[in-house]
Amino acid sequence: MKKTDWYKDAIIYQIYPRSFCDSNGDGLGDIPGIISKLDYLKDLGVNCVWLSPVYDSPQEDNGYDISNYKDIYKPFGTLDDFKVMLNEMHKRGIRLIMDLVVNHTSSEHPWFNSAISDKNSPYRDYYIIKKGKKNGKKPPNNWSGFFAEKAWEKIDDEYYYLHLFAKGQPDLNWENPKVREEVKDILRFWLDMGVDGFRCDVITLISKDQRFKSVFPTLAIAGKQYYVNGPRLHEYLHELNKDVLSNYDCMTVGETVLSSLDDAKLLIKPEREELSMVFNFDHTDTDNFFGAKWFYREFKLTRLKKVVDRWQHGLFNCGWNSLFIENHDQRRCVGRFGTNDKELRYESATMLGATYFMLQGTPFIYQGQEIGMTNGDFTAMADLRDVEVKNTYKLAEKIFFLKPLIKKHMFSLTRDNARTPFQWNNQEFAGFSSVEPWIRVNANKEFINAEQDLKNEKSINKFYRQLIEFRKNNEVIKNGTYTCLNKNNNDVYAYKRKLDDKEVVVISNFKNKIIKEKLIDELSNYKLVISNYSNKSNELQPYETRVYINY
Ligand code: ISL
Repeated sequence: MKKTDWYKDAIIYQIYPRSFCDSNGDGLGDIPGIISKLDYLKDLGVNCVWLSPVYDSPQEDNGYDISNYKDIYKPFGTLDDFKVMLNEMHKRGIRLIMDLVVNHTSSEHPWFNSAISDKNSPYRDYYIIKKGKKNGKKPPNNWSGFFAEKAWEKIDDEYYYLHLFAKGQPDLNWENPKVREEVKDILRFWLDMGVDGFRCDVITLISKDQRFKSVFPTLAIAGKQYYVNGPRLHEYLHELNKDVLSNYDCMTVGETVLSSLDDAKLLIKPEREELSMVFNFDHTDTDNFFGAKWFYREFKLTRLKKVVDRWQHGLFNCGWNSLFIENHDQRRCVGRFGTNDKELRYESATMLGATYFMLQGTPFIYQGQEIGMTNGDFTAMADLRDVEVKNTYKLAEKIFFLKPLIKKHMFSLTRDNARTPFQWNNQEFAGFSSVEPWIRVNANKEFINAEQDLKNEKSINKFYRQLIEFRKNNEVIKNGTYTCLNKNNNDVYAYKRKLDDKEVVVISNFKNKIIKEKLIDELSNYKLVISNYSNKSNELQPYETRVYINY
């Protein structure tokens, strides 16, 4: 099969199945629900879907804990439903990429059950199982994971297993060639069914330094120098690529937590034959310290520009960027990056949309982003569902300096903010379900919902349609250079894309105030093609954005 670079022309919509559309009234989204909304996606103009995990799972981490890689979680539907969905997507010119979660399985996966119940099990070596220190009283080392817990859990008096995420997510032992063969088998299973690629969950964690050394000091994510971008990462990815991926016209996007631009280059330079793209988090970390979201700090535009400049220049002609401002682990973008999620919600949502959409790379839209959904309106711990926030809260209760910090930001920073039910209309459960959903619907569904948005004169969805339409077949956006026009300006983001003598210029006001912008005077011969105000003067309105072309 000849491989094509179709992903460079893709506009990818992420579906978090639990929260998208419930067709059978059990309070959980499902595959038939997704099928019923495919025309909505087609109308939006996207040509690819990234589906968060739908595999069988006890759902400790909402499906990122898989107990059977070849079946569907029953409340979401069946494999037949899945095939119908895939076919219906393809009929509409929409490709499908699956979430591939193979750093860990669920602790309810039969491999793990066998591994821990029988020391001689052939599956024992599928996981990272080690003797504890001090006759089993202490874990093998002092690593901790991503969910505010120690990384080792006891199996019996002697042995522990490694889990970099929740206890129910034991890490697979990629050193074992049989594990790698299992992963290849999973890839082939879905690719042969017709899926178009994978978003590879925490893929940079799959290779662990086999010395399993303790570290000092033991801050959050202790040991990361031994398990992020580990010694055999590139070898493993190349192996998957060579043995499986290269035989299909598919793409991969790796989720690369804690990775730099240089790490990314090694993962995606085409000649290295590893991944197609990566998700980096440098831009979403512009409002925290140390890349840790709980250490919140005020957003600063110049910081964002620096990151975007680095990645746009860094991957030009040697890789390909992924572009995103939301996903299921991030809070909503309106109200973030210095914007406003109340009276200037439309302006904020559209400004952010235009700003990232004209960059070089493949844009991703997270469900609800295209109608300007906001963070959840949580007021009590009981409103929250996510294992990460629950664990973090438990830890904060124990550590005096973390407690005020985390309590203050808990509701605004939890991943649950992105996971509230999709607001289709203003009915009791937002048209998502006919019963109380698994997580509460935001009360603002009364006025923030897809049906209403599409009726509004100021429709965020229709603005996104314009962005998508503009990008399609636009060679300047696809291949042009990127230049930031005002690096040190902390209020307005202006950049230029250029291919031969064709130019696209984007100017976005990131502030809630009127700003006189001299650059606009220099664009008098350019055509204004997209904007979120009908203003043409050189004074930018709050959160105004404009896209100009010279051709
Ligand atoms: O969400 C985070 C911080 O709030 C990240 O640290 C996140 O845990 C990290 O990006 C890994 O995320 C992925 O793997 C996790 C899963 O919980 C996330 O939903 C997934 O995107 C474990 O599989």
